[in-house]
Amino acid sequence: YAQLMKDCPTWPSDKAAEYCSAGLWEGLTFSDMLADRAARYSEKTAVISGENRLSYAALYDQAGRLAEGFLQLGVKPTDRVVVQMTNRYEFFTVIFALFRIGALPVFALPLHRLSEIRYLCEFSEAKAYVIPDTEAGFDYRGLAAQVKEQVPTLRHVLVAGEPGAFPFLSLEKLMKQAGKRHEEPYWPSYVESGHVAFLQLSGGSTGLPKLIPRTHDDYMYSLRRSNEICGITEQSVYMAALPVAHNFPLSSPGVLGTLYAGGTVVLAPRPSPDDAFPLVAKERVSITALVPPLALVWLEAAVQRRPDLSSLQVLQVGGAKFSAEAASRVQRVLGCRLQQVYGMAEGLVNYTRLDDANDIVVNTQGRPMSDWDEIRVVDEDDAQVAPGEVGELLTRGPYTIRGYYKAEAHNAKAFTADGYYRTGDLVKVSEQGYLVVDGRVKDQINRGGDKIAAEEVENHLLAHPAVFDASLVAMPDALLGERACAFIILREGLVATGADLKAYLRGRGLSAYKIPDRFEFTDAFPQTNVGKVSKKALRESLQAQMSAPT
Ligand code: J2J
Repeated sequence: YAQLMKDCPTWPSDKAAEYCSAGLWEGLTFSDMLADRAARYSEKTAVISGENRLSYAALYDQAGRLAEGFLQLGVKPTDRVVVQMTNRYEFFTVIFALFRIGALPVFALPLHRLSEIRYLCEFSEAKAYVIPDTEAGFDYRGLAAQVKEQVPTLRHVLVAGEPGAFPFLSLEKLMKQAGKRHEEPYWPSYVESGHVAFLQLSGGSTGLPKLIPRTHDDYMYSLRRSNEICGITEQSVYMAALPVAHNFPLSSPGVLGTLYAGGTVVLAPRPSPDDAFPLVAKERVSITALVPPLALVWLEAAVQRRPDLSSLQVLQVGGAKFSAEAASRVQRVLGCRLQQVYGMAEGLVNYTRLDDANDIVVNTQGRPMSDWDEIRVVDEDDAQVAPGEVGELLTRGPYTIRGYYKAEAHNAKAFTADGYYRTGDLVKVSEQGYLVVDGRVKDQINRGGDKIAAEEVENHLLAHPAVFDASLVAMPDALLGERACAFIILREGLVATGADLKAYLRGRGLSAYKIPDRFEFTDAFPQTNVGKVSKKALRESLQAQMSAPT
């Protein structure tokens, strides 16, 4: 663990002591938490996923067996395991198994492809990679075969469902083979609550994705506090419509908050009204979370179909800015309370409160969940702006990281000397302390909640022989809020079309949401007065072009 600690900056000891003595960090690991809930709730349903209904006792038992299976495979405490799971119950048996032995899940998203997964496996030096067999017509085993071939440190690929022909292991088989050791009263206690529990993926704004080390203590506190604010109890039925591994449905309060409270988690295979509405009615879902484009789709569909959403008490919307216009329709159309959520995998989460006045719920992105969250809003020189003015949000607190995994140089820029995380978001704070998100300074595109680091895509484009220079910017979009447009300067005498470049990026294994929606070819990029590419001018030229009569 000492080596891992070196790679993961954590809180200074005086702060850690303060958070402990104030009872924020309660000294509970995820494994302890599940053991306790299994004892308390035993036969109560913890997770519903398709035909599978897993009780707390069954979840605990399966996670224990799988933990033993992982140990037998040679997965040890602090080893990293990339977990790319769609919304199926194995997500939980796998992560709680890893928590139990102190191995670290590295969360990937279902849409990630070779480029992202290979990087995650390499950078985290993952010993194993966990996948579903197929989902939505995509065979993850084919992807895993490529990853396995290209990443020599990767020893095992474990599959939920059919392991297929390649020598991959079946999770189910691994679990069934496990002996009785996990039932013994003595189980080596590898894990402490102050340890890093997993590595979460950052939205990113640099060339290579960053990994976020979250501890049992800090994450558990964010779950507990989120539960209080969102009214999650053992009666709650939370439906994960978004991919469970994303920080929002995972923790705000999400599936883990719900298990913490002894409630029931329902996993929707897809978030579309076709899949989700019947599930809400059937399982009497009380709360769920969406990104803004999906909320728009739900609002449309609900007007037309009048589904039974009578059990739904709260709809959370976050991940990208939700328009006030759409926000004002939620209560009337869906018959439930809206909660805006402005959060980040690095930590800080803001919520509108369930008893807030309508004006606040519609027009703000909430306020920090904890009195212990410290926030500052600053100008380009890190000087605090006047109250109510727009500036960059900086934050630190009991569940906001102090640095990324193995990223010393980047950490020096992404955090202030006194430990504040630079969110890259432009906000203003109202008199009552509510935040309104007003843009960003980080070089990122927020495509309906899916984050794209411009530099990452630019680097892929620059690898193309015909591309001399590339610059990726956001363009406004009615449904997604933003889409990505790539400005390209071609090398003299060489040609490539937008379609060529799209195919090229796909060929490099970049996930679909990162592939630019539009390409613009030009001879030169506008520059700022310090000689950098002016993305602002590029965005403006795009706007002028889009609004020009054709
Ligand atoms: C505007 N921008 C928002 C919002 C996030 C809960 C909810 C969301 C995330 C998340 C999360 C926004 N309005 N309501 O982790 O626990 C943009 C900001 C922010 C970035 C973080 C959670 N909610 N954003 O979206 O790590 O730019 O986390 O800094 O994916 O999303 O992205 P991510």
